[in-house]
Amino acid sequence: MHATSSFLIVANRLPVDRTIGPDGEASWRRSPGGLVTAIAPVMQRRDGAWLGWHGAPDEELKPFDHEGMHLIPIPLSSTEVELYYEGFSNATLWPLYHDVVAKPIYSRVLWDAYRAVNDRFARAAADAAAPGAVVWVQDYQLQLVPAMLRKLRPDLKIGFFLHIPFPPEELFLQLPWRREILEGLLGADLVGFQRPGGTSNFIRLVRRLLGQPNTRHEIHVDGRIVRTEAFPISVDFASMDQLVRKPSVIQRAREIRAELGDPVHVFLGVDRLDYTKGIGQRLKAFGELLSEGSLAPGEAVFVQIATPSRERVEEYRLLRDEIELQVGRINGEHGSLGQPPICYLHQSYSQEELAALYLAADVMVVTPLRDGMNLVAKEYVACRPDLRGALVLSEFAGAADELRQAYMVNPYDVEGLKRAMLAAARATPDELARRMRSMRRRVATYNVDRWANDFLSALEG
Ligand code: ADQ
Repeated sequence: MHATSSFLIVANRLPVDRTIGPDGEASWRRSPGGLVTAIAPVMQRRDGAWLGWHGAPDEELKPFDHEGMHLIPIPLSSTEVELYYEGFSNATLWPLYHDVVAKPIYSRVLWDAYRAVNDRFARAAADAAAPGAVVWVQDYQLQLVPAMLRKLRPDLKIGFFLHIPFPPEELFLQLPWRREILEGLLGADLVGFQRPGGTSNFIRLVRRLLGQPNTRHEIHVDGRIVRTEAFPISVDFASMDQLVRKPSVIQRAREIRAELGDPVHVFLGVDRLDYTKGIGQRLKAFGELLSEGSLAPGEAVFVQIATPSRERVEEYRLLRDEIELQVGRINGEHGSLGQPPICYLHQSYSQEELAALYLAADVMVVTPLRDGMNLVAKEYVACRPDLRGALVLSEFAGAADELRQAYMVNPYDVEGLKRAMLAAARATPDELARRMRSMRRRVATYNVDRWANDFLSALEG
């Protein structure tokens, strides 16, 4: 396929997963998540295409169509998966951009692979884009693509959005390839971040390292203007709100509480098993509340859903061991037969089951040490049309800018976290409704459609 798409999404992964049916036949299924939901209609309206890796190493696939989306698979070898994806993306950039909560690996071999894969994505995008097309590049795995693509196709309108935090100067300066990353991003016409803080970190770094003249939202580069702004991502509020009103989901939420032994307080955590999410901190706080007798086993249950994630990266294997040890200790000390105070599940769930869990939980505990946005917090709010349920939220999540009525915490402060969890559990229905109503108003208005439209109008306006 050559030069026919007037709208392109370029992302590390295609928005589909391959599933193998009982007959052994492979088929594609649209990946869950708001990003695809928000972008699919735009793609259908504009004859769009999506470029990304299809998830299987060492396999080349021809472009194909799925549910009205034209998909262009980009191949990766198993060595590239190891060096570009698990390596530079997830062992260098991910920890560096999340406050260095784990130690980033700086290796020239990883960097070379990152550059080579970014180059492949840029070339494929250059081939697929019609004259003057709009190209929207997604996230930290592809920060070099904007400049590489502009060099090949100066006629394109290029946007870039970073889903994770953009770090402050003191941290970013560690990166041996800091100039190359900034120059890569400056190939775009619009660089979007989750929070205004990301925008100002970016502007400051561009001034310091490249000396480009700038204002608060504009940078002058080679006679062009690069704009930068915050676009907080969100969820598909209406469809979640609808899903959670279905009688089957309401019934399932009741069952979940019954299966947990009908405790007074159900606490819930839902995260990818990632060291940035502060899972250990919240379990520690819960364990101490039990030890001190502020909560009694049987009276309170903590359900922690931890989705398997990046299991081939060393730090993630260590984290899994740590969390499972911690869960075992707390359950061993405070549990009784058939009644462990922590219900820990290392599994993936359907949208319906997640919605039922959100509806069943009295206190949603979201305590990342650093997070670009955190969609789980917004999903919880979207799933509480009953106006019950409390949200405990880390001030280090992007969502904290918008969900001001949450019980805000510093996840490093165990005492503060314990106080907030107790206050949330003991709040009156009126208090809960007041907070939830205001958070729901925000997420209903700033939903994921609004996010995509705001970004694209800023890019094309
Ligand atoms: P993530 O770090 O993956 O995203 P988050 O925003 O919370 O974090 O999104 C996780 C998604 O996975 C949610 O939609 C949640 O419902 C789903 N999920 C979690 N556990 C699941 C399970 N067991 N089964 C099924 N689904 C599960 C990155 C950034 C974030 C940013 C998003 C979007 O790190 O800060 O908000 O991208 O930009």
